[in-house]
Amino acid sequence: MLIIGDIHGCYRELEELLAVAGVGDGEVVVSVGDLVDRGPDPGAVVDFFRQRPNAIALCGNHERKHVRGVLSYGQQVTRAQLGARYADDVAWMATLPYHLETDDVRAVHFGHFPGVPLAEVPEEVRAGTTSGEGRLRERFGDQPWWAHYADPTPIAFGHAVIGPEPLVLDDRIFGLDTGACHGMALTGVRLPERRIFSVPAFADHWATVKHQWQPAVMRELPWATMTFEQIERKLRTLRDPELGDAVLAQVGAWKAALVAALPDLRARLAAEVDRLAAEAGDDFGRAAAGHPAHSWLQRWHTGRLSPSHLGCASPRDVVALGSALGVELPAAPL
Ligand SMILES: [Mn+2]
Repeated sequence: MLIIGDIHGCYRELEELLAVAGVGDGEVVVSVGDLVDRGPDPGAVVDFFRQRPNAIALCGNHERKHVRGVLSYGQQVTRAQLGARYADDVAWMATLPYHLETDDVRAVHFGHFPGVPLAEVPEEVRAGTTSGEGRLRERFGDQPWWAHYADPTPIAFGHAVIGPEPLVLDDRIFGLDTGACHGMALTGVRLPERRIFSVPAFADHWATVKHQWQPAVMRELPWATMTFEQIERKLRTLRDPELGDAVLAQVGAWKAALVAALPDLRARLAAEVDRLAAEAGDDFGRAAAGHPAHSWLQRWHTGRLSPSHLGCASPRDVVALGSALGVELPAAPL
């Protein structure tokens, strides 16, 4: 059995490692989890573990993020990389076990409470989520959990980047995350033989992938329903000198055009309120009720509408107000 540390979409390194270790079809290949995110080819890595008969993938904190729909930038990149197959792959991730325990081997993505059967250790500790790491700190303070692991059964885990060389303690404790996606190495251990295999990464993949996929991720963000403040913040965090700013500039120009349309919309709204008030006199409410912009007209008439943003928090609101007043505005930036 070859147990492999965090692969993170580094398929070429996976192939290379299997070749270097001389893994045959009959040998079981185990991933400690984090198959995806940050690397160039998450689809090929997932395919390998989905299709190979003798393969076991454990659930890492990165799979767990996808399964729970908690997508930060790294997961948004993976969603774009996987495209149409994303939902199906995530459904598969939801079926992954959180540990492996046999008579002579233990494996887990990250955390363990030594002395407790792995099946009874909380899922988030085994997966190494932020809250799971918190529970490990509560229990062990600044010491790593493996400092308390006295059992003779070898245990392999990933998650914590050790450096380009794995952590090997007492020939029983194997920390296998050697930062494949960060240009270091991909490492596996053959158990119960306790033999380490490692191949250097071909490149610092995440440094490339995070720039390369940014336009695709940006295209999928819900710009129209984000607030103007959220858009401003997003544009700031995504600013990327290495990528150039073509896509960002498009979003920025679109947002600026919508904001610049507000004075005209305000003038039209005020004129419409004056016209209806002149026509309907005291019965303004009834006259406004049939108007496409009635909710804005009512609020303006009673002084409950901010003159600066006209009650529009998001681009979609501005576009809707424009449309209600006969002004066509671009609904999306990209
Ligand atoms: Mn990882």
